[in-house]
Amino acid sequence: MTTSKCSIATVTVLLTTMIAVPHLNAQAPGSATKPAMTAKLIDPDKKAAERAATVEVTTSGIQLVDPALSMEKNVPGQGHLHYQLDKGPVVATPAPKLSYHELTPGSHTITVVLAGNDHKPLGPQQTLTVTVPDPTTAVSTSSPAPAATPSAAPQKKSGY
Ligand SMILES: [Cu+2]
Repeated sequence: MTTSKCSIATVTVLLTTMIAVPHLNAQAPGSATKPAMTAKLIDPDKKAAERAATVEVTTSGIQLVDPALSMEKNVPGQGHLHYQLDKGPVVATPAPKLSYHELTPGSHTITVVLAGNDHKPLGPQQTLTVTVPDPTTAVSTSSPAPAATPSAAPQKKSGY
């Protein structure tokens, strides 16, 4: 998976234009703990009915930090998360919980990738599936209201 570059630029476009990203990534010799990550959906059925999805991520062996703190330079033991809904832009954040709203009816995938400060994947990643029910098929039992009776034309009094 080398094709997905972090599109943090959409979030911090003003910052990144001013900060040159250093390309001196000193690869650290094997760190003791391997980072691990688990992503899950909170209340998936209830949220899907509200056209929403909430992802909660738990990690171990990694400290979730803002990559800007290290000038986006890789630091062993530090990382953040990349969230992607379907083929949309990647959201890069240290936040371990993220919600999506106003999902369209149908099936969606949410991919969560653990990334280093340099936005390169650290290995752990997970894809979750959300299916939002179609409201047009859910509500179909209401009986049509009876046609309104046309109101009688007001009688014109012709006499004085
Ligand atoms: Cu990133």
